Amino acid sequence: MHPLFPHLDRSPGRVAIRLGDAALTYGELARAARAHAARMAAAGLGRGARVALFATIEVPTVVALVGNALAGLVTVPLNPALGDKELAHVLGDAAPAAILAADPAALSARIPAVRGIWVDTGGAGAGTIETVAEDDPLFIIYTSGTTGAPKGAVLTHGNAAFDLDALADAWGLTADDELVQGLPLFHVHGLIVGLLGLLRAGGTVRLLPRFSPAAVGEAFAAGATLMYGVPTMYHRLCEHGEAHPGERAAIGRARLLVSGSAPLSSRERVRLEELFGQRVVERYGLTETLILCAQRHDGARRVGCVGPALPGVELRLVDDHGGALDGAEGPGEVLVRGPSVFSGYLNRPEATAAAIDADGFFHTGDVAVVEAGELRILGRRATDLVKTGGYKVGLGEVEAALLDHPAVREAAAIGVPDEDLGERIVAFVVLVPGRAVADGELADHVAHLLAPHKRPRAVHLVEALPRNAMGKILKKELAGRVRP
Ligand code: MLC
Ligand code: AMP
Repeated sequence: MHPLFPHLDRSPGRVAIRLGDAALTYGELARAARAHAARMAAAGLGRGARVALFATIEVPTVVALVGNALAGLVTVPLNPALGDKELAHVLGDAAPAAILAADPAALSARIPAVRGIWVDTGGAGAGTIETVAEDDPLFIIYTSGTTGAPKGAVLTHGNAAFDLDALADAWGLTADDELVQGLPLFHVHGLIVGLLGLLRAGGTVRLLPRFSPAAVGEAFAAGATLMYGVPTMYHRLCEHGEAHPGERAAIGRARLLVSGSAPLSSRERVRLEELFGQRVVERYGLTETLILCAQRHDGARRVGCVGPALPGVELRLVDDHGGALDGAEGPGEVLVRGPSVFSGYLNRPEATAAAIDADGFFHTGDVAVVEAGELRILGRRATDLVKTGGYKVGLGEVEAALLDHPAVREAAAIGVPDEDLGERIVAFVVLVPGRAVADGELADHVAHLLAPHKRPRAVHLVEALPRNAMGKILKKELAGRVRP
């Protein structure tokens, strides 16, 4: 029995994955994943080798994710829409021994070394299954920081197992649960909390190739019991429910709706309750720490709060000087220590040392208060990080990409409150004298270099950027120029 996926062998007849009209049982997944592991071993890739995987929402992707875990390979999940600059950075930093994709032909011009994924659900499923240790790396997930290019967070088998068990308990997951998720498979939320979480619990994951409120409604009508989503998805669900009253009942049948990755506004929480009779459960976490706090399915669900710390997770609030607010309720920066905290950033010992202090506490950068035993997140310490549609984006990355355009002399990016996305990226640009750009050209340039969600929603061309006496750009002044 595999320590991360006990149901692969225990429940061969149950459905593990639904995708469109296709269904893959645990037995089929086990055979295909083992065949994949054997094929990787035959190619000389074994325990500890890094394998990059274009995380398209397709059955072969799931087979490779599970097969890699069985083989002790370390998966580096890639956003399939990653732009050239970011892709080169990630592949250069992670230096994977192999790059896999469900549809290699579509990528071969861009990445000649890309290989296909072998899916054999009917074979004997023979193959060497490595014994993995808790502190063996499972994933390297790239995440934006306040400065520089994204860093690879190394997450272990033990990190994932601990967190998923704590969440299964908090949300009462059983093998009868069916999760509908339209989240991407290259971030913690969809990949670990969603996909791996349900597979570990023996349940079913209905993967939506693309999030849509109508598809969520259909999934609940067809028997799904759970949804995990970012606040933007719940906002869109509310908009859809308002416009299509006939579809509200299906969503009302859900056992549990869970929101995370960004703040869910109180307005949306109240709307969800009014429209669907659903009191959403919130949880809070980070790529580097996995999920730290969660409201329970059978506990209080205080609006605006994200629940108490999961059992085994130690939280500490500290003031601006790092002094512990012992017993006090904040506000302070959230520090965390526990079995779900990552082992560090790949190739970045200084960044790891800056993030994890001498007592082993990871500094989240989030500011919170404790309210009736639950954490309420008030905001972030850094102003140059935004969460847009649940994606974290470092504004410095966006500015650097804009500056890579030959017509751009100066650039500043800010996050602006947005009803749908939480925050949207807006850029201000000073052009090189004598140069002009077409409508949308600079936004597309950013999407081409980085990823579509890092593209500014608006680019304002200005004569000069406001700066203080030290030459620092006055971003607050820029924010004042944008209508919310
Ligand atoms: C966007 N578009 C633009 C544009 N900006 N077009 C031109 N110019 C611009 N400036 C296009 C998009 O490419 C898309 O086109 C369309 O507009 C709609 O874009 P969108 O508004 O971004 O919506 P959508 O693509 O539907 O995405 C919304 C979403 C997505 C919510 C589905 O943001 C999402 O999947 N978010 C989840 C992120 C996540 O998993 N975070 C977890 C991180 S882990 P087209 O052509 O494609 O329609 C973590 C830890 C934890 O945070 O706690 O969980
Ligand atoms: P990421 O680096 O993409 O994993 O994003 C982690 C960040 O998302 C955290 O530091 C928080 O700022 C934010 N976040 C995650 N969950 C929540 C939540 N439930 N409420 C508010 N912010 C959240």
